[in-house]
Amino acid sequence: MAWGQGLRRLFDGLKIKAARKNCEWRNTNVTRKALITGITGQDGSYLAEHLLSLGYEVHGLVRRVGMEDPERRFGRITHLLDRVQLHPASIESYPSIFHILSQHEFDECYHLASQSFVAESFQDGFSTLNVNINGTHYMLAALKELRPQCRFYFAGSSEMFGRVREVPQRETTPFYPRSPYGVSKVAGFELTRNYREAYDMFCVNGLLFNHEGPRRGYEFVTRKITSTAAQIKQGLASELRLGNLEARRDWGHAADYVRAMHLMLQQPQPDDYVIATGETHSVKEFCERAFALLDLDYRDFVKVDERFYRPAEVDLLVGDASKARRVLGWEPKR
Ligand code: NDP
Ligand code: GDR
Repeated sequence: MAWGQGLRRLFDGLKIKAARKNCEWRNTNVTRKALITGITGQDGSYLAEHLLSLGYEVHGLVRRVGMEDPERRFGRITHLLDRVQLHPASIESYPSIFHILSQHEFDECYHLASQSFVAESFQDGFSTLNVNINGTHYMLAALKELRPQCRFYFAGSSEMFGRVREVPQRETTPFYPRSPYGVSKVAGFELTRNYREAYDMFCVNGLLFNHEGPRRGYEFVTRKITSTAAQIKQGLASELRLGNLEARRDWGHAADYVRAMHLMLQQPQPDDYVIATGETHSVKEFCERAFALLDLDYRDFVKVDERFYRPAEVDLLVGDASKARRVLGWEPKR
């Protein structure tokens, strides 16, 4: 995203052989059915909007607990509730996934659900590995049994590059994850590739770099900075406590990145793609710009707090999305 413009938007926010055999429908007017796991998350909500705008019948896998408290737990998709079909399940339960997939003939499946907070994965690595690895394996195994022609997208991450082996990072860059989260995503990536190769299913990995927006969770650094800076401006907070200010990230906008997910599933062959802007900035620079937009100096408010440092950090991420630009015709617009 254009740097200043993207920040402004964040502030605004305050207020598969079988699949290849089965691709004739792509040229027809048949309504396509998509299943999104993680539809209540940042990306799931933007992806649902995008697929609806393309005429898809959109289904979402949601946790049963969310059905009991939709106002709070479905906050990002409240405006879509009358246009999507939600199915209670957990990606931790193979039978619940199997049940949903046995009831509907999905053409595309976007597997976004995961424990996505890197810092939390250091607190409870067991749970992160369990949800993220088994959840992905359950989805793939159930699709293989019930609907092997369904096209499958796996939400891979730049965190897989971790202690980066080359700059910028591209599809061929070796992985060196630095957190249980990163390890879980490498496992998910390899499972997805293995199902593609072993069973000839249309399975793709998106290697997405950080993407943000007004629907970002408050614990992630961009939203933490923008929301606290706004509170400071309004006199509702007096300081912002952060960890490593030197870490550098390649930040894009989530709405742009979900378009890439869809494009990956429309290709004649399944493949893996890096999605990134190619620009990198430090957390410190992000603070500078965010506070400056509010006519504030971040140095007056930001306090470095050891509690927010990670046991192992990913220091520098910057992606090379030239393959996605060339093959998918994708580029960031915001
Ligand atoms: P969010 O954290 O916003 O959303 C995570 C989603 O996963 C939520 O819908 C959550 O449901 C769901 N979920 C978590 N655990 C379970 C479970 N046990 N059963 C069912 N659903 C579950 O993540 P994002 O939207 O930002 O990211 C989407 C995916 O992309 C994630 O896999 C993430 O790791 C990956 N990714 C994200 C990037 C980013 O910069 N945003 C970059 C690269 C990869 P609930 O609402 O009930 O908690
Ligand atoms: P990240 O995002 O770990 O890159 O994972 P996050 O916003 O949490 O951290 C980015 C960088 O900021 C540093 N940082 C802090 N981070 C948080 N959350 N809180 C702080 O107080 C703080 N201070 C400094 C971090 O150390 C880090 O270097 C996100 C998630 O969406 C993943 O699911 C996704 O796979 C990757 O992006 C690509």
